[in-house]
Amino acid sequence: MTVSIAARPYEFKLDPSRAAFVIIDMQRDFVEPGGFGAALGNDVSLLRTAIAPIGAVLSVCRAAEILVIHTREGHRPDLSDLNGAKHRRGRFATRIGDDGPMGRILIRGAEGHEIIPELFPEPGEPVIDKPGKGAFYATDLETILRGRGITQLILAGVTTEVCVHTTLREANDRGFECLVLEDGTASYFPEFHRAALEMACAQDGIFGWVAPSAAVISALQTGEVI
Ligand code: C5J
Repeated sequence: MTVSIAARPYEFKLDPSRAAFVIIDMQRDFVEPGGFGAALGNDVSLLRTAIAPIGAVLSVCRAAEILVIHTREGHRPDLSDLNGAKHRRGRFATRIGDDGPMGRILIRGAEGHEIIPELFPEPGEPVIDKPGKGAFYATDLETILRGRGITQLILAGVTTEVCVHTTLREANDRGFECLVLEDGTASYFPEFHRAALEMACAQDGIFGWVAPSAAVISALQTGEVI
C-alpha cells in the first residue's frame, strides 16, 4: 500500500512498510545555548523552528508504525574517532571535546550530546551515533535499514545543508528514495536552508523530494494528496 504525498518536484509515493523517518542530530549541542553550534558562533534559536514540525510527523509515524531512527553527531570521550582535520577546523577558542556548559562538547555521554527532550527516542527506536556529518559514514545505519527492508527515507533534523544534506546524498547514492521535510529541517543560515532544499529536488529530483510536514501528515492520516 502506498500513500501519495504532495511534494516537489512531483508526488512522492510512500510505502509506510518500507519507509523510515530519520531524525538527524536534534541534539542539545546544536539547538541549545552552550553547545557545539553556539561554540561556532551561531544563533541556535534559528534551529528551534524545526522542533514542532518534526514532533508532529514523529507522532504520526509512530502511530503508523513507520520505523523511526535518530542520529547523534559526536565522538568517543578519548577522541579516538575524531579525525585531526575535523578537530583542528576553525579558529574558535572552543573545540570538540572541550568543557562547555553542557559538558564536553559533542562527546558521547555529555548532556549536550543528548537528543532534546521534545523529540527523545522511545524504547526500540534505533539511535545511530555518528562521528561524521553523514549518517552512513562509519555507522551501522545501512545494515539496519537493509535488514528491515527499508527503501524510502523521510529525512528531518539539523542542519539542512550539513548533516541532512550529506545524509541525503549518501542515501541517494545507495538507492534509497528520500523525501526531505522542508519545515522539519533548519539551518543557522536561512539562505543555506532554502538553497539546500532547492538543490535536493532540482533537476526533477536529482537527490529526491521535498515536502512540508502538513503534506506528510495529511497523506498518512487520510491516504490522500492534500
Ligand atoms: C553540523 C550537523 N552542522 N548536524 N552538524 O556541524 O549539521
